[in-house]
Amino acid sequence: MIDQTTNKASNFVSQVDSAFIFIFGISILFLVGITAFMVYYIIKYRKSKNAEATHIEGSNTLEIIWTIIPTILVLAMFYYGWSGWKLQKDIPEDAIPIKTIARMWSFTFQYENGLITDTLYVPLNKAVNLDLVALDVLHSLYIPAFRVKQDMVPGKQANIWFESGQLGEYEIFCAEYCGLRHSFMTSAVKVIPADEFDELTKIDSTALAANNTEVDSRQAGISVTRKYGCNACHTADGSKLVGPSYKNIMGRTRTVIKDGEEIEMMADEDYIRRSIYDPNAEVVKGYEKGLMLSYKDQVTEEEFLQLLDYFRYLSE
Ligand code: HEC
Ligand SMILES: [Cu+2]
Repeated sequence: MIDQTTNKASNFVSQVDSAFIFIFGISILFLVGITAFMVYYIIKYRKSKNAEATHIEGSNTLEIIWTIIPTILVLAMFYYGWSGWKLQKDIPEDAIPIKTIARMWSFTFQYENGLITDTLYVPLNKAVNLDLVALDVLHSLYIPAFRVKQDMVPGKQANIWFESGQLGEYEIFCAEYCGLRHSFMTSAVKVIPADEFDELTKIDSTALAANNTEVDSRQAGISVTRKYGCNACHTADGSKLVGPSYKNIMGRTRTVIKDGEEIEMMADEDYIRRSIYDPNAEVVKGYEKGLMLSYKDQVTEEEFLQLLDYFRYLSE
């Protein structure tokens, strides 16, 4: 369920919208006004009424009027735009930091307690500060309902902040063409009550991990693939996407390209480990090198084992 934007969806909505309506209104006014004058003079000075061209002298008064009025209007547009921009750039000191990671082709969000999710959770009526990191190519985080958008450039620090005043779920898009599956690079932001958010971001990661081992290991593996956005490139049903499917790889012979040579390899635990932590050491034949980036320092040992269980299940 995606909620509609209202003025309360974020603290920027009314300002951005009024700047937009102001500029749009002035543009409409000029379009209609200039067109009306044009039509009027086309008729007034048509050939049958005015066979010989009328010579009209300039007018200082008119020149001054149509210099001063547009100058004031343009300055007003600038002021509106600038004050809204400045508000977006002034990040409140107490804003809750959330690390936002973009890679081809998914977003993940990491909270102060280490929890990682593929949906952005934010508390109601509290400022959050998204710390934006692009791992591979240009991306852009865009939340239309909140009127925020920020390019994400690898190696360059960028932030956006906002405060939402309305519970609900809103769309997130990547707004910078980033390759094959760019149009699938979507997510959602869920605005939840502040106490629920505190609860979510309070749990320490050991408790989370314990939680995960309770559920069946297959489910845990699925959660890991969701958490890190692996499914932007892989499927579990045998169909090929950007990378090979997870189905039927464990224990099978894989044809891979290693150091420019085609060799056969058995997909065992070590093979899967390299596939995740050093994916370009050997590349499955028929797929492109360099697309899958290493998950070193991201996927933990525990999560790796969960993935392994999941892949084993898919290869039974
Ligand atoms: C940007 C796309 C992309 C993402 C995201 C991605 N992969 Fe891959 N993956 C690939 C491609 C392409 C290959 C094949 C080339 C290679 O071996 O490096 C591959 C290969 C693999 C292989 C070896 C498969 C085989 O058939 O032998 C495994 C296992 C794997 N990925 C697991 C993962 C896991 C787990 C994640 C998430 C933590 C992930 N991948 C995220 C693109 C991706
Ligand atoms: Cu993108």
